[in-house]
Parts: sequence; structure tokens; C-alpha cells
Amino acid sequence: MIALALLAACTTEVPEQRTPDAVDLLGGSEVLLITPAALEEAWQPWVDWKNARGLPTAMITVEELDASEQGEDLAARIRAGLQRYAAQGTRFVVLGADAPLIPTREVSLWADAHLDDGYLVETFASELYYADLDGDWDSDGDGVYGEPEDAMDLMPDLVVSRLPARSSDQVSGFVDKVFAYERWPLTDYQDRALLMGEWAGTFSGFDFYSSSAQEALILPHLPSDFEVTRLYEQYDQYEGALDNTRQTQKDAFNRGQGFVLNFGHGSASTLSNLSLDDLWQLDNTDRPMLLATVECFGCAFDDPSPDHVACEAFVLAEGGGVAYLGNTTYGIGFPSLTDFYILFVEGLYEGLEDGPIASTFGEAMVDTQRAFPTAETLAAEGHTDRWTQMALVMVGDPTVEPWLGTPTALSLEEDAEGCWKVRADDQPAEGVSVTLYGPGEVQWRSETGADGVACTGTHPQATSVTAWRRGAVPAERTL
Ligand SMILES: [Ca+2]
Ligand SMILES: [Ca+2]
Ligand SMILES: [Ca+2]
Repeated sequence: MIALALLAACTTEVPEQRTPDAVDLLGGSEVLLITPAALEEAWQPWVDWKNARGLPTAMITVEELDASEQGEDLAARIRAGLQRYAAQGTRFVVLGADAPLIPTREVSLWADAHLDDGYLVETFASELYYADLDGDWDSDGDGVYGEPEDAMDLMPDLVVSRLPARSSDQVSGFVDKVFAYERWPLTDYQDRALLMGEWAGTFSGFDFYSSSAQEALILPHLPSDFEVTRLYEQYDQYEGALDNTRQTQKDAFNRGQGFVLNFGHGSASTLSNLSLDDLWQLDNTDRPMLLATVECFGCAFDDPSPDHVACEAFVLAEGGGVAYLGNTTYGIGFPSLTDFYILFVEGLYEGLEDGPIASTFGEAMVDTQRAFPTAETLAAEGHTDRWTQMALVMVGDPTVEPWLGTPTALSLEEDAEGCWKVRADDQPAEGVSVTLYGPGEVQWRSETGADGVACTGTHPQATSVTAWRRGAVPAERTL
């Protein structure tokens, strides 16, 4: 079933002077969730919530795309469907299951990563296949995708993330965690950040520690009022930093953090010093996190072993987080990923190149993928930018909005008939999106003016009204 969320085209009850407030969302959904039919029911509360809070979200099954699209295999048919949806306005895609329930596209690549013992050569899963919709990823038809002689531009056209779930229980647990992040959040942890650093490698005879990059290149971009925990191997060189151990990492994760950035080594079965068991047992259930890392293989979600890999445990555990950005293969920490993450963090908290701050975690990733390489470095065989672009992967919910500080709380009450009054800290709240939703479709969405009032008209079918604004705990009423 495709649950397309479309606004009713007209309504007579909206006072005339209010109609320009209404946001025109006709023409398609902004978010497309692709799921195996077996997980569709578990995903429905997530789809309902995103629509209710004003983000038009549609769901389609893998089986439907398989039957309706053309292509050499299932991955190609899914990509053909994405090209069609993108043309209709879709910006975000969630691949709602683990591989191979939703297949991967394997690419073969080498990179000159300045190793003493040669080049990196790997075949790995690249989710960029679903995000870069231009051209043909195997234009020479030799069955090897993503080669320099194939014809894609390697610039993402969609924000793509995957929830590597294999069961309805895993999807339901994840949806609960998204609700804990953005629907009913505790408000005591959003202004915390965690930076982790360790010995990175030896370059030209010198030992290099990534704490120096965290201190000089990342820390200055974080909001000055954030409470930043710094876990470094060379902690004694930085005032206030702590030793980067399994125990200090566990403690910092269990407290809950708004944002975590790890410049360190990794594997499919570890997240820095934390084992898979540690990840499954994290108890920050009510304080879900956003995490980004340079680690090698931390998100090799296509690993065929029956165990989930580290990034999967992070998003599927009761604790952990709602989004993870990392690598499906080797991560090239220096220079490409360091360049990437300097811009990524700048985009999150200050805005890239004096532009607006990133709206969502997913857009922060894609905006940075568009900014950090050039067309020339992406096209150059063996270039580390090309590798990094194809190895980066996001798991979890790409539409979550990074918290910029402690949330305010919204309140919502009916004003005149068909109009809603929204307050934040007892003051009229401007620029709040007010959405009437249900059953199965958005009935109307409007935005509050300076008086804190938004008029939606009356829609007898609607089952909920939700007030949503970045940085605030949303307010909901059942109708
Ligand atoms: Ca090829
Ligand atoms: Ca492209
Ligand atoms: Ca997997």
C-alpha cells in the first residue's frame, strides 16, 4: 500500500486572510520509506508520526517496486523507483530493512591512501548507488559497478539512510527510540557532545593523535554553551579531557549525548572500545544520540555473518542512537574524512559557507558530500575523495533534527473555531507548523504568525493536531 500524504486541495472553513499560511504540499511526499511487506505494519506508526508532525511521508514495499519497475536486478529496480519519486519531489529515502532484504550495490574500488604497504583495494556496499540518480553505474556493462569508466557523477541527489532491521520487533524498538528523540524527549541531554580521539597512525615518522584535530578543527564549531566531554588517548595534554577507555566511553554513552564524533579505529564488531555486547546493553534508552565516526568497517552492514555489525547494534539496541554516520569499508581518516567532518560539523552548528545550519542529520551528510570533494577528485581513479564518497553510509532516521541546545516546550490549544494557539514559554510562538492529520493523510498544514495562531479550518476526519518547531518539544492533541 502506498500511503501518500496529500493536503486536501481546498476547504471552506479557513478564514480568507489565513489561507496564504497554508503550505502547498501537493505533488508528492518528501520522505519515502521502502520496506519489505513483512515489516510494513511495524513501520506504520513512524509513517503516521512523520505525517502528523508535518513531514509528508509515503511508504512502498520492496515487492511493489520489484513488480512495477524495470532494471537488471532488484537493486536497479529500486533505484528506478527512486528516480521516479525524486522527480515528484521526494528528498529523503529510508531503506527500511537490512541487507539482503533490501539489496546492496557492491562496488569495486582502489584508493591511494598513502599506505606504506600499497593501495587500498576493496569490494564494498555503496549506498550512494541509491542516492546518486544520475547516469548509469555500470555504463560499460561489465557487471562491475562504480568504475571510473562507468557514467555516474557521484554527487547525491537524495538523502538516503537505511534501518538495518530484520524483524518487526527491531523496527518497533527503533520507532520507539525516534519518539524518545523527537516526540517525547527528556530535555536534560541535548546540549551535550562527546569527542573521542586516539593514536591515528604514523606519518613521516611522527605519531599522529586525532585529539589534535578534534581540539583545533572540530571543537571551535560546537556551540559555546555545550557541555563537551573529550575522551583522548593523550588526555593529559588537554585540560579537562579524560582518558579514552572502554569504561569512560560506556559512562559517556549511558549519560546520553546530543552528538558524538569519534576519530578512531574500528571494526565491524566494535564501536571504538565498545564491543557488540556493550552496545546492545547501553542504557541511554530515553536519551538517544546522533553519532558520526571515521571508523573502518563500523558500518559494514552487508556483512553476511548472522551477527549485526556495530552501527546496526547502535541503532537497533534499546540504548544507542537514532542515526549513525560512518563507513561500510575502510575509512580514510586523513585527509578525506577529516576534511569531510570539519565541514559536516560546521554545517550542523554554524551553517556551511555562511549558509543556514543543516535542517536534518541526513541533509548535513548530503550537503557535506556535495561540498567537500570536487568533480575532478571524484572522477580521479584512486583518489581518496572518490573512496570516501562511496564508503559513507547513514543508518537510522535521516529526518531527525540535530538538537542545538535544551528544547523549549510548546503548548497547543484551540483558539477560534478552526484556529490553534501555540505558546512557547507562555509566549505566543511564531513559525510553528500546525498539522491536522488522519486517518492516513494530512488534512491541512498551516504555520503560526506573530500572534502564535494558525488557522487550519475544521476537518471532521482529522484525528490529531500537532504543533512542531525546530528546537522544541512538540505539542499534540487527539481530536
Ligand atoms: Ca562497469
Ligand atoms: Ca548525482
Ligand atoms: Ca546487516
